[in-house]
Amino acid sequence: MNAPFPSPAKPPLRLIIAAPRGFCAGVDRAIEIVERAIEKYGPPVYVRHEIVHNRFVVDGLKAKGAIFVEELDEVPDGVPVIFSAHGVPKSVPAAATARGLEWLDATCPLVSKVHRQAERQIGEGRHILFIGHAGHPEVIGTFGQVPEGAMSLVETVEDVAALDLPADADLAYMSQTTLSVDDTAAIIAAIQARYPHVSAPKAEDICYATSNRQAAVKKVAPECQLMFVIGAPNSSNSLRLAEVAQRAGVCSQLIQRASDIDPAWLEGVDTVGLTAGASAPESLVNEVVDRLKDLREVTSEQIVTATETISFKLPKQLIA
Ligand code: 2E7
Ligand code: F3S
Repeated sequence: MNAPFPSPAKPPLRLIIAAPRGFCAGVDRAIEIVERAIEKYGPPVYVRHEIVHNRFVVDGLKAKGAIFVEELDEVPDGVPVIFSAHGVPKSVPAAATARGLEWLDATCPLVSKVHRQAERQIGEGRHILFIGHAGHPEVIGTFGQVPEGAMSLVETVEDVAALDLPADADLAYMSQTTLSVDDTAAIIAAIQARYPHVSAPKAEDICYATSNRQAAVKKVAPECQLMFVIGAPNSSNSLRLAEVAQRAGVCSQLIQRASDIDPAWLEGVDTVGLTAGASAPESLVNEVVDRLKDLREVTSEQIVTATETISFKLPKQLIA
């Protein structure tokens, strides 16, 4: 019998995995709320909007008995409904209560904090300049905390220049939690230059998870020629990670899972970075590492730029 052909040696690849990456405390809490609600009430439990922006998380919860819908009127009477981690306008829980639905709020507590601050600023008579991305559910939810017209959306520095508010208007600025730290700083600087008396939030609205994951990418990116960001195309924080890498001068690819990797991307590449957005499970990170190991002789290391210990309490209905 002929000896089998020796398999050609795989070229080496250095893999640098960023930390922190992946699930944040708000995502852990939101997923646990759905799981515990299914245990408590029995399936099905309805969830308004993807609990977090990741189809693998959503599919896993569907398999356990969750049903995902976009609007409350898709939820039948008599079943519990959960609001996603991104938050909802006040009208949504109000409508659920009016229908006698049992509801649970998986809004990240850091988003709820922004909601309360928005109400406070409006209560004190200020108009809010809200820095965020139009159409994102978090932005829709936060705008829905205050009367119509009480808040203006600012997406760019150019939007600040185009604002049609008098120089002495009583203003406060606030932001979405998952923005680019650098872009937001530039927008805030533009707001402060135009309205020097503008009221600032007591603490930064961009959350700890968003800023930690961006800082980790900034540390890893200069070492690599290609950076993979695991996350969904509708995940704001994941998109920002891909942008941060790109701006640090490294080509970045937002991928949903290992099979999205085109081996041609690795041609001529000897160092790859890897991170994951706040809604991407660690199982997908492991899947990507395994795929890279199939393609190349991988030596991996982790760069840790912060340690996260934060966790959030569950809603009182779910605490035994
Ligand atoms: C809620 C909030 O689900 P995500 O991808 O959401 P984003 O807002 O980044 O599109 O990530 C988790 C998460 C982040 N922020 C959930 Cl307000
Ligand atoms: Fe909350 Fe930030 Fe995660 S706002 S859901 S801790 S990305």
